[in-house]
Amino acid sequence: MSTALGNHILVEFMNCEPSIMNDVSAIERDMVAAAQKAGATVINSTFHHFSPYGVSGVVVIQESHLAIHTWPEYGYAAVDLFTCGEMNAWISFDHLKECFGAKSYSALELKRGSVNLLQRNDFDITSMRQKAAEWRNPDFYTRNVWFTDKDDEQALSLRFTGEVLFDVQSPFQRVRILESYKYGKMLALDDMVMTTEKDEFHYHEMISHPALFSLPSAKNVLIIGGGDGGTAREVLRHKNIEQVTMVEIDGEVIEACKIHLPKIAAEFDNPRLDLIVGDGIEFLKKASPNSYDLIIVDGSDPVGPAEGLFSVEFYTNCYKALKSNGILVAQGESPKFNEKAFTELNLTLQTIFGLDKAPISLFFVPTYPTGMWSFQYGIKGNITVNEVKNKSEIQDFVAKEKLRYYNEAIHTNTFALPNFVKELVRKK
Ligand code: SPD
Repeated sequence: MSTALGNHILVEFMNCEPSIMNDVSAIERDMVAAAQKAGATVINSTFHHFSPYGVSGVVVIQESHLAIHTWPEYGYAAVDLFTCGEMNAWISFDHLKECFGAKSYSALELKRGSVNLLQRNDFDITSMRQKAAEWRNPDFYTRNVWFTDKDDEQALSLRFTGEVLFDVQSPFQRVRILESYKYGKMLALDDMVMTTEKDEFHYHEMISHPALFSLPSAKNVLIIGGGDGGTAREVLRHKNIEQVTMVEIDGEVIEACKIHLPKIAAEFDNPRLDLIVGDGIEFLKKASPNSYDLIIVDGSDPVGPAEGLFSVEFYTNCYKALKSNGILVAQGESPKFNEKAFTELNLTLQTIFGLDKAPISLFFVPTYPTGMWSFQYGIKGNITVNEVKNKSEIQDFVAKEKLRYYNEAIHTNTFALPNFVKELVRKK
């Protein structure tokens, strides 16, 4: 008979791969596999990622638990392997050592609950047995894994299944397709949510239709970025558009979305679309003047490859490439999440296009931090965007195309700004 109720191995994994130590989905997968490899029955796992670094999580097993806390900046993981019964937790140890790439480690094994020191008290558990028999085991373990899009002060978290459907480190960024419970499959670039199956229409309808209904005879559209394909899909709904040129820097984003988000990446084979995998910033440096009715900048946030999409030089080149009556629409960040980028972009557009030629459209995206997001406009020539001139045409289009966000009332109201936003972008 064993002399202890449990066995506890306290592990220090050191000099681990820092990126793995910060990857909540990989750690959850590895911890669950470590338990299963050692023959444990997994009941539940709950894992969280912390800002800016670190993962904590527990795998509850019928034989006790496996727990972890990581410090990616030190390449360090503190792991507890607590087991009872015949399970050999050293198998879990070996698995995790390999998965984490730990170059050094130490482990201390303790016996827990020494039976010599404990007194056994048997009690009647008949009623508990009845209750247990009534409870139906769903026969699967639950997972509690969260993806967090954040800065140092705010975050938006989505619970996802833990399944990683696509995970490629491209030359520009980490491209992932994950599956969230509430919003379906989701494209994440580095640690930022780009789009999800269930709310992508908010963004893609609003980046396209207010501008296109303000330019009824537009023919040529340039999209910079937009690798998921949602913006191109919306633009191509307009039959007056003869040619859409789309320049996306990262071919992996296109591939990931073609495979996993086909309803968003729906129009890549449209003959009116010229899809170029290349650098949009360089493309615009060489673009012929007066070429496009509409330029849409569907980029990600101003870190990594999209940083240049927030520069004065880039928007000066956009201005030149627009026709004399043309519109620029740019992903404009959030006045609540990225106030600095939001304000600076508007100042840039006011400087290049003119003080009264840089309207802002606000709209709602539940999966972006704070939910409040913007598109920022640059108007070249005499075009008004915040008025509806063709109400019945819009109504027919919305009905025919089954749009779910944009309508003629939203068209006007999206340009109405709360006072605090007006104050942020007050003309100097
Ligand atoms: N923080 C998200 C900023 C929006 C980035 N673009 C989304 C791409 C959708 N086509």
